[in-house]
Amino acid sequence: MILSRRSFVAAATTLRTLSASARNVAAPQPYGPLPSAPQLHWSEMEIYNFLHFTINTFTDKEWGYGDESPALFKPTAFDADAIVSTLKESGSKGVILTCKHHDGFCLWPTKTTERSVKNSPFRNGRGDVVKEVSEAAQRQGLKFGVYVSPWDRSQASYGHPEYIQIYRQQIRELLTGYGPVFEIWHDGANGGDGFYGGARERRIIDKLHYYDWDNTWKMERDLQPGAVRFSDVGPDIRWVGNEKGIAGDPCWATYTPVGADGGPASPGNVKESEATSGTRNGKFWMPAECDVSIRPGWFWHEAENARVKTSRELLTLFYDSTGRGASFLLNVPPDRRGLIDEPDSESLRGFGKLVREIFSRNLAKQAGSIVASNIRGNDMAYGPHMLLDDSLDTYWSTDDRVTTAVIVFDFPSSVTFNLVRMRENIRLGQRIGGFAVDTWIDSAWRQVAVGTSVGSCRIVRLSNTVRTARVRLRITECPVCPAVSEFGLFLES
Ligand code: FUL
Repeated sequence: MILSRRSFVAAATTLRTLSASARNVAAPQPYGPLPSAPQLHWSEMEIYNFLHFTINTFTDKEWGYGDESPALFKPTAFDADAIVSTLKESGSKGVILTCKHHDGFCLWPTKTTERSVKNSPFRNGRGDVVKEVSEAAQRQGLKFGVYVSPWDRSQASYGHPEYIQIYRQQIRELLTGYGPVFEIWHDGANGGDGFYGGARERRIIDKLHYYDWDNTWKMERDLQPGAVRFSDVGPDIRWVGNEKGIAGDPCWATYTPVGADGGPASPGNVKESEATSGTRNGKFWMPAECDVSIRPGWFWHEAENARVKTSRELLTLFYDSTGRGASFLLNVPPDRRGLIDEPDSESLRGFGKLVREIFSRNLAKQAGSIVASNIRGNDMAYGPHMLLDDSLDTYWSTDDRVTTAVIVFDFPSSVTFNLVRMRENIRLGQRIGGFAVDTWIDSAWRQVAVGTSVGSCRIVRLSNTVRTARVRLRITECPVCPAVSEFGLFLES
C-alpha cells in the first residue's frame, strides 16, 4: 500500500480525527496479559522523581536506626513549590515522597506514632511535609506518590502481628488525607537490626507471610483505585532488579515473579536477575520501574555534592530505562534547607532541556511517502501514517495472518538522525518480539538498529549518526499481527 506525499498529508489530516469506531475492519485480538487503566496511565508518565528526605538528611545517614530524636528534623527553608518546579523543568510527571523511611520517622502528623513532624521544630510542630509536597505537586500539575517503608526500625511491635495494623493505618492515612495518589511504593528492604522501642536487636521476618501483602494491596486498591502498587512483585509495577536505573535489553512488560529460592516470590524475596528483563509471555502485565539516585546515596550528603550525575548521564539513564519500555524514577534528595541543591538543580534542568530539544522534532514526519507491505484489511484507519500522528490510540496493523512486515519511509531530501523510537499499542498487549531498522546508503539497505522488545516505548541509540533519504522498518518477529502506534527518528547532537 503506497501513499504519495499529497495523499499522505490528506489522509493524516482526516484520519487524525478518526475514532476507533470509524475503523471498518475489526481490531486485532489482544495478545497475552493486558495493562489495567492505572498501568496505562503510569506508562505514559515515563519520567518522575523520588524525594528521599527525612531525619537521615540531618544525621548524614542512609538508614536511620530508629532511635533518632524528632528534634533533629529542622529544615531551614523547606519550599515544596520550589522543589516541584525544579522537578517539573526536568520533564518530570510525578513525585514520590519518602513519607516514612526505615527509621520510622513520619513526615506527616500521623496518629500511629510520636515520631513524626508534630514533635519536630519544623513549622513549630504544626507542619506536614506530605501535605505541602502533595499540594505543590497538584498546583503544578505533577502526580503525587507515597513511599512508606514496610520495615520500621523504631516500632516495638515490628515483627509481631500488631505492627501490620500500624503499617496499614499509616498507609490508610496517606491514601485518604492527601488527594489522588498515582503510586504506592513498597520497599523490598525488610528486617534486620533496629531500635525496636529499645530492644536494640535483630529481627528477621518471614518475607512471604508476615505482611499479608494481599490484604494490604486490596486495601490500597479500594482506597486509591487509580494508583499503581509497586514492589519486587508488583502487583502493578515491578522493581527492575537493580538500583542503577538500567532495564534489561530486552525488557518485557510481562513477568512471572519467582522467589530467590525458586519458590513463591514476595517483596524482598525475588530472583532479581529475572526482574531486569521480565518474562516473555509472562503471567502478569507488570512493567518495570528503574529507580536510581542522582547522587551515590539516596539521601543528601554534603560530601557527595561533587558526585551529582550530569545531564548527559541522566539522558543515558533515560534511554536505558524509559527507552526500554520501563520508567525512569530518579531520586533527587532535598538538602538540609529543604531545597534541591544547586548541582542537582542544574543537572535536572539540563536533562529536561536535552529531552525537550531531542524529542520535539520527529524527523520521520518529513517522509514524502510511506509504503507498508500490508495494511489490515486495506483499511486506512490502520495505515502506516498512524505511526506519525502523535496519538497512542491510533496504530498501524496488518492482517491477522501477517506477522512480519516492512514499512519504507521515503524522504524528499535526506534526514540526519541517531535515535529511533517506537511504541506499540500496548492496549493490545506486548506483541513484537523482533524488529530492525535499515537505511538506504550507497544503493543498498544497511541495518542500523535491531532489537527485540518494544512495548510502551523503545528507543534505540545508533552507534553512528546516519544521513539518508530512505528508512525501512522491519517487524521480524511477532506471534500475532503487530500493532504499532509510533515510529520516530530523532537527532541527539
Ligand atoms: C532501598 C532502601 O533501602 C533505600 O534506602 C532506598 O529507599 C531505596 C529506594 O530502596 O531498598
